[in-house]
Amino acid sequence: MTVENPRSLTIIGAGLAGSLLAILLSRQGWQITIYERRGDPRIADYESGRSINLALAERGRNALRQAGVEAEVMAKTVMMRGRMVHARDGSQELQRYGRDDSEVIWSVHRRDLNTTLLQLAEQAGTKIHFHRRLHTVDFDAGYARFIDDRDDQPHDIHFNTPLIGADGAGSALRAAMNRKSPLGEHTEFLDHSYKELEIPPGPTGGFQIEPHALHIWPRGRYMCIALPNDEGTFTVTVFLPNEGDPSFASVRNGIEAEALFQRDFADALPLIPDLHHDWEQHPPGLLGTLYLDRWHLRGRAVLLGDAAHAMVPFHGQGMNCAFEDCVALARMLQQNDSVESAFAAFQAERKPNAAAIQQMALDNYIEMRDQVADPAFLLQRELEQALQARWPTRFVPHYTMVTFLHTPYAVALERTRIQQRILADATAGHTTLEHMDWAALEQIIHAQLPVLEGAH
Ligand code: FAD
Ligand code: E0Q
Repeated sequence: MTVENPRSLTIIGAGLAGSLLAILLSRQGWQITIYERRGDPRIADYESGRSINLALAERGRNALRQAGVEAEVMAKTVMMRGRMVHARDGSQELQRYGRDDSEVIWSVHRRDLNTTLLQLAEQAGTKIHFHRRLHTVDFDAGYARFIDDRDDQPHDIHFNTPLIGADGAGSALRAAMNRKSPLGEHTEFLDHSYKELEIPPGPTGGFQIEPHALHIWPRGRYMCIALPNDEGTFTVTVFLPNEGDPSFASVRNGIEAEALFQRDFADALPLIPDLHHDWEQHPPGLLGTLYLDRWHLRGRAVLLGDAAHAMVPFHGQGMNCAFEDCVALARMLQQNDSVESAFAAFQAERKPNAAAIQQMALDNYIEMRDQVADPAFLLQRELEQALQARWPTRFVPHYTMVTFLHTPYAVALERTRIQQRILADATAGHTTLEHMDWAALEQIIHAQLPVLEGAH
């Protein structure tokens, strides 16, 4: 492949990462062309089989800030202060995510976010081609075949730029790279899937449950969550095993779904009028973790976001991590003389961090569905807060490092493991914090947890 204009790049996928990366790179002077499978969401009816809204946290906000689009995005978000845990008896309790309203997360509508980013990418000079689904790539000849799914017609396009794969978990660029030279791809599917439902606005147009929270109905092996949308609705996501009882195999239709809700999510049932229809029409979405040995094909192609490291959604970090990838790749392209070394440096920096958040996202499913209602777990959370209050720059809760700070995910995972051991040891045999040995804890913490950058 000859690179005629080294300042040009082609991005596959105009989703969340593709459109944000286009803004960052266009503003850095790169000529960016994007090919997107779907139609323009600004005009077409937006078909999205996946989560309608997403939790945006500090990492994602920081990336939006770098791209100069933070204020525009934030204008359409809903603040979420914590988890509103719904017990079986219908009682609710807010578990705050942070210490105050400066430590919160934000619910953002996927379509609004994508549309805003696309608009700004175009304004920054990006050329976007819709209805172009990448099908195959001939890297040596410099040809890529795209399909227009409206008429199934192929479009062969000659390219002389490096390719960037922002085409999501089912990445076609990844498949093409893998055929050229194996990437060591391996996907581990979870034996649980998800389905999306909706709580509409109430009779007077307002939110029917507390808007400023991420609602969660933890039920042991499974759970429901709900995130607010700014128009007064909530998107409800049900996570269930694929097999067993209850599961997506045992709850086969609207009537059985209603029985499940009646038994396990009784307070939510009257709020979901389209339960029967939505249950039967929306197929369950698969969940899994994608591992690759390599993310790039020398200077010819690189993957980022879900295309490189799809993860389970239980930490609400997939988009946030994808946005952090975009900032890192833009920085590497600025700092390195060649695209090849930029891609290599990007992989070296991001791959260990992606692996860490993939692991933490898996761990958080157990915490979410099971432990948020467990007394031993709650005592550990209480101690965690007490330790943070005493030594705020050293003992930084796991959730804070991941969600409110820019601590590299790999560092957050390492510190979390140390902290979990401290919390488990200190609370073993206790039911309250009354007899904690604070002097001993101080010694352990100073020995094991150095001051963390950004913590306050
Ligand atoms: P995508 O957003 O999937 O974008 C890929 C784009 O590429 C799409 O526009 C697609 O049409 C296009 N495309 C695909 N194939 C081709 C092709 N062959 N040719 C051309 N274009 C193509 N993350 C969070 O941070 N917070 C959350 O709260 C959260 N909740 C989630 C809940 C659920 C149920 C799920 C499944 C995920 C959740 N995520 C969350 C994760 C988040 O959705 C993803 O990590 C994020 O969308 C990844 O962005 P991306 O740009 O890499 O991929
Ligand atoms: C968040 C915010 C889909 C999803 C998204 C999320 C979260 C959860 C549980 C889920 C994790 C948490 N969480 O509350 O600990 O913080 O984004 Cl299931």
